Amino acid sequence: MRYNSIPFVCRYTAKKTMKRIIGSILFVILVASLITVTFTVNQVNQEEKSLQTDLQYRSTLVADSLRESVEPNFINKSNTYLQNVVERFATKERFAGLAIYDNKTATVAASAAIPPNDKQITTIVSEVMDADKANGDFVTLPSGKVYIFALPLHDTKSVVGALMVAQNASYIDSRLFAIWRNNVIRLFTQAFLLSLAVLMVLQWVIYEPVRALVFSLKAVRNSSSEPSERKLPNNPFLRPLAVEVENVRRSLSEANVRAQVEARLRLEKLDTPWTAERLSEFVKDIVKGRKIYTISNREPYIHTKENGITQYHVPASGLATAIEPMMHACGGTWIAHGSGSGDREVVDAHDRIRVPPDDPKYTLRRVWLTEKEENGYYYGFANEGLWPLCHIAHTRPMFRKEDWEAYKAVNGKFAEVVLSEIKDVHRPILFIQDYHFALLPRMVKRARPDATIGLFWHIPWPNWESFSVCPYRKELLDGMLGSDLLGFHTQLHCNNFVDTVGKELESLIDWQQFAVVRGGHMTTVKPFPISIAFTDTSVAARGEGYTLGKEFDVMKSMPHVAIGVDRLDYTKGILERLQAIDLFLETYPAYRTKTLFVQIAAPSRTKIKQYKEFEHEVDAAVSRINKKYQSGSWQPILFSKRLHTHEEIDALYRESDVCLVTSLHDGMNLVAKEYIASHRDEKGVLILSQFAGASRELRDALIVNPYNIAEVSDAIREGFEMLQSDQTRRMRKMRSLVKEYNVYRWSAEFLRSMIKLS
Ligand code: ADQ
Repeated sequence: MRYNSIPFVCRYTAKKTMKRIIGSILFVILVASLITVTFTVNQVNQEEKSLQTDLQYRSTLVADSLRESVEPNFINKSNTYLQNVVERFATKERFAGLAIYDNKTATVAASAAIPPNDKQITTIVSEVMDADKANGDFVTLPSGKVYIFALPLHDTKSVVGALMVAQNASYIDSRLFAIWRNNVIRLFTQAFLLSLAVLMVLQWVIYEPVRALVFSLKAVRNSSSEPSERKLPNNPFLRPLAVEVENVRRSLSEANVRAQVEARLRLEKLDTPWTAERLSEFVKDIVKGRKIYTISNREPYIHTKENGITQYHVPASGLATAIEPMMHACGGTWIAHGSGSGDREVVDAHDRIRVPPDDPKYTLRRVWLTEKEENGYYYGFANEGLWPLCHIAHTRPMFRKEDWEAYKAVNGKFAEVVLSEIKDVHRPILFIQDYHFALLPRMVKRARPDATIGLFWHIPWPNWESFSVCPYRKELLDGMLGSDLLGFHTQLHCNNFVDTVGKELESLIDWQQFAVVRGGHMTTVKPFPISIAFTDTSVAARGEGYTLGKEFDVMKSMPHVAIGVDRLDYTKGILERLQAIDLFLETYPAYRTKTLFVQIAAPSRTKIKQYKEFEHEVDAAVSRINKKYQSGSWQPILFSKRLHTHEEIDALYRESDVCLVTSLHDGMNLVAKEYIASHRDEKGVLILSQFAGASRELRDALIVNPYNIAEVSDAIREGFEMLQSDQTRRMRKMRSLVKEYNVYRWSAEFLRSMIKLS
């Protein structure tokens, strides 16, 4: 019933609107008519007055000049002469006639056009003679309207007759009529043009733009996949409305996409669990013999040479943590910067090595960079420019020209290596990682359009205003749009990216598909929340039975243990966390001597000044707090600043009641997921920053604003005091979520999306 009434309501509203428009136009015309009539009346009156005055003046002149010749002949009774004068003048222009009367208003001489004994004329003549004063008036004769002017004739003593001049006055009416006619024609023309103008303005300024807005909303509502051809209004009058509708439209689009993703996830839920074996099978099945290449800056295994001994280690990197399982599952080649001091020694003639070194599963192809290249491209442009630019964590991004040149050159160098690796490979699949290679997709795509290219951006994408400070933004965006699939952790990052492209580059944006078309090439933008290698057996197999070193013995004797695991990076909110710990111990003194905060921190990007300073600040804060609360042999913070193995970290997670993730901004944050995965006992509490991508999924964590020190401090207490049952309820939910959407599934989804597009 409600549905059926909608078209009626629309028609009714349209009818009503049309009536209002017509009413408005009529009102405008009415006002214009009133103005025109008032002006015309005024003009006609003035013109009439002026024409009459002119006629009266001319009549007086003629009568006065005639009197001089008529008066003597009138007294001498020279009637024939008078008749001649009358007839001669009567033929002149505009003269309707002349007549001379005696003092009894009897005609002495008259031109032919003057009707004899006309009452109107004789009345005027007689009044003139009685008053002995010239006068005139308008009368209507059978020949038309005339002006009668009479003046008295005298002998030496008195009035003896009168001279009458009749002038044609019908031209005055014609002139006045012409004024009226012209003004009425002007009025109608104006009214017509005005109505036309109003209709055109309504059409162009209101109707068409509003139709475009309605159309765009309708397209989203109907889930149309076609990009809107209609341009949204740009006129200042409708701009605020257009912006608002655009926002609504985008929200609807996003909601649609989210709904589709959720529906897909619901359907695929049956498909879980994903494991390395399953991913391997899936890859073989879906890839159908095509070769897969991963490209990243950080290599998964770093060989170092110390005291003549070459060893390798796994770097502390979220990216390596996530991609490694996929490479294990699908084989292929991983191309990365060979940064270790022992890297060159272990590669073959083609700079390749099979890894993991103990149980080879795939090929690692190392790319060599000079120190200058590494300084400019990695430390300079990527980590002093793009990293703070995308994280918005109050560290100013630095964009140096020479860093940018190095960034371009290194992207070019990687492009050469990639192209040489895929030289004889048909339709290769390239999975490029992160913000170090924004230019690489375009470089490779240009040379090898048959390659399917996916780029995953592991860090956040800021809003357009923040990103727009980058002087090389257009080149970066264009480079990224060389990929077929572009992945971010969250929908918000996708939205920010597409919005940025819309404002920076000539391109067509398909909000429905979340894709950007530029130069005929389409890049699909999608969220792929990254995860960890969590399966029923994986974590157990890794960390179970691992014995922690002496360094951590103290953990066992503490009733309350909280842990933080981070690269030493200013975006991770470590200083804010330390402030919260300080406040916690201050506010809740009962916890002193019974609580231990373990902070695991891998030194990172130590060549960069901000990172060095940050490390010193963290050192200083830890010392200060430890000193402030030290009691006997007890210190509240155990700070372990070095690289740890995954097994060691897993064991540390398990020993901790609370895990603190207080990033100021983070793409995802794998530590949060690792902590959950390690707690097979379903105990433990995760305190998670609302600014980490993980907070979108892990709703059962204690979500905090890391800038709100008091809130974090209270969350620590809440974590320590949380009932076991509550911990289990939350942990169970989060564990099943992370297990369900683990990194195998993440890889599978990304690969599947890439292959669908190729
Ligand atoms: P990262 O900023 O490196 O990753 P994160 O996701 O927290 O951040 O991963 C860090 C990894 O390093 C974890 O696996 C952790 O266990 C490990 N790690 C931390 N400290 C360590 C130490 N001392 N020794 C050894 N290992 C240590 C970027 C983005 C993230 C995103 C990932 C993956 O910044 O937001 O989650 O990529 O996309």
